[in-house]
Amino acid sequence: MKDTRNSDDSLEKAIALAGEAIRGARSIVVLTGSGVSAESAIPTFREAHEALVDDEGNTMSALWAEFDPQTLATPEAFDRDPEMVTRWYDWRRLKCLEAEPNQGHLALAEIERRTRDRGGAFTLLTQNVDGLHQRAGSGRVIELHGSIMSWRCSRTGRRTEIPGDAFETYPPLHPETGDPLRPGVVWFGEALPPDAIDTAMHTLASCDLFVSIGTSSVVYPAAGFIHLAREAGARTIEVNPDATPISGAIDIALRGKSGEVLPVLVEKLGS
Ligand code: BV8
Repeated sequence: MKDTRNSDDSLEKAIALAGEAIRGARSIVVLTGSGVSAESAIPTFREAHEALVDDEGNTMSALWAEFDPQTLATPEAFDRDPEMVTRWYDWRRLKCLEAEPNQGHLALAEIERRTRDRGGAFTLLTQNVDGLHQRAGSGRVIELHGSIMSWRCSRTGRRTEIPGDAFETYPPLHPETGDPLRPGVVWFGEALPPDAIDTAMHTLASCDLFVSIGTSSVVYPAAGFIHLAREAGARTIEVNPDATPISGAIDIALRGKSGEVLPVLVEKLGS
């Protein structure tokens, strides 16, 4: 019996179904994770310490391999070692600045444009902190987990301009307060920005199509969004080379890379 789960024709058929669902949707909510940026050579969140070569030819994994991102992305890690945590985030920030949006980011911006042009609603909720959706032309991007491009005083919360290249010291200090700067991301154990959560809640409650792209669906509250969408009666699509804990609740599974699948999806939308 031929395994047709991931054969090209079943993917082709699933993409055609997904194209129909997008064309007919009144209100679309898309949730993205770091898999969308994998084809921009930004390591996914759980591979962030995978072998990476920096410009001096050192494999960055030598610096970070012993650290699990989940232990670094916490207030406790910052309090314990602000130098190491801010060095990691600044290294990631520069990687994000060097990266370019990929075909998946660009396709998502196009789907948003087409949806808006026909009078539909479209909201992009991202767990990513790399700013690539905005650089690809996505109009309304809700950064659930903040942005690695904005930094603030860890004591007063006051923001400040940051350099386009690497900080000179680690931790970098706020020019007025003199206290260590922290990245404007949401760490584990920290609340998501209230306005981001509010937007997510009300768009999920009224959507008729939910599309989860490039996320392992293990980080909450974002991992629970699919259930809110289904309670609203929405159909659901997942784009991921692998199955995830929400795959069982998905109507249309597109088992592939977002940079490859999403451009084909745009073609299915017709002119
Ligand atoms: C909070 C920013 C409460 C920092 C990140 C239940 C309810 C509420 C909270 C919890 C709960 N249970 C547990 C919690 C606590 C915790 C949590 O969820 N823990 C998990 C581990 C169980 N949640 C929190 O702490 C959240 N806060 O709930 O606060 C509160 C309320 C009031 C007052 C105080 C507190 C905060 C969570 C945010 C943490 N910050 N990032 C940084 O970036 O450094 S999370 C981090 O993980 C990233 O944002 C990332 O986006 C996110 C999820 O990872 P993914 O994006 O999915 O990436 P991953 O590598 O895992 O997967 C990549 C996927 O892509 C894979 O599936 C792969 O197959 C796929 N892929 C690969 N290549 C491609 C591809 N897909 C498509 N195309 C490709 N080419």
